Amino acid sequence: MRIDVVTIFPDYLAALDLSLVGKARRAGLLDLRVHDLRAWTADRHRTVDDTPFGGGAGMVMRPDVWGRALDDLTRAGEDGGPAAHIIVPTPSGEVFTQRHAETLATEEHLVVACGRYEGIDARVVEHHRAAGYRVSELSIGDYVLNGGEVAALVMIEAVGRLLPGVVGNPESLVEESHGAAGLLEYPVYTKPPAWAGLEVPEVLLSGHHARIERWRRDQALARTAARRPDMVAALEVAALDRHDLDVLAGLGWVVDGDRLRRAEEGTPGAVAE
Ligand code: 6GU
Repeated sequence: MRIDVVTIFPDYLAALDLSLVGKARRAGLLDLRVHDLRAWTADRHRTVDDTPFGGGAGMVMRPDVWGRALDDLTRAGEDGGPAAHIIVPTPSGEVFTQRHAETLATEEHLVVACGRYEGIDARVVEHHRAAGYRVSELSIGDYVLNGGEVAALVMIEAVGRLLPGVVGNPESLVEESHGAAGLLEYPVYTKPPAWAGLEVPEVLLSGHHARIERWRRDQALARTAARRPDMVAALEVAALDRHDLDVLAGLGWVVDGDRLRRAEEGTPGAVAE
């Protein structure tokens, strides 16, 4: 996969030399290039922003500068291959999830456009969509960052680790949180078996594979119910076994058609049923 990142702070992306993503780059699995947006400016001051039409606080990034950058980079590496997918990190985008990471990991070429200030002139996205490019405006969550760089790091790491050969043991991708099971991951333990007066749960030392699997699944269900009720509500009843449903009933979740819902307060009858 090739990824081009455009930013006014290329140094922000230095972290992509480290860890798994850095290793993937050195192994030639990921061709990642970081570009300074100012390379596409045309004036002596290398201006990338200006005041917003309509007034208001802050500055807006100029469409002409971004247009030249994206024209150059979407053409680069195309060679008759599939068109680049443009990613614009923005707090007003769709929320980036593991599903986005999985889809983006199948692309051949991503171009990530990191905005600063109040964002990029809206005509840039409009123009590149009209020119036939896929453009995804993505947020990494409901909070405000100063620019798209940290969000780009998050997305590139999430995508990079899904590329074939990047994670040494692909099995570790299977059970992790936000995988296909729709549950958070169970708690994990290693040596020593007793630490700070706390014991590793007995079942994990038992060597009884089936009991361990069941305990882990129960823990995953309990954690998900406690921390992410939205994920429990999204589970399909058909994907759950009798024991799952019993555990969830004990946590106050009842079957309602093909989904689960929180039993109303004061209806122990529904839970018992
Ligand atoms: Cl992608 N950008 C900025 N500036 N803030 C954010 C974000 C992105 N995602 C969440 N907050």
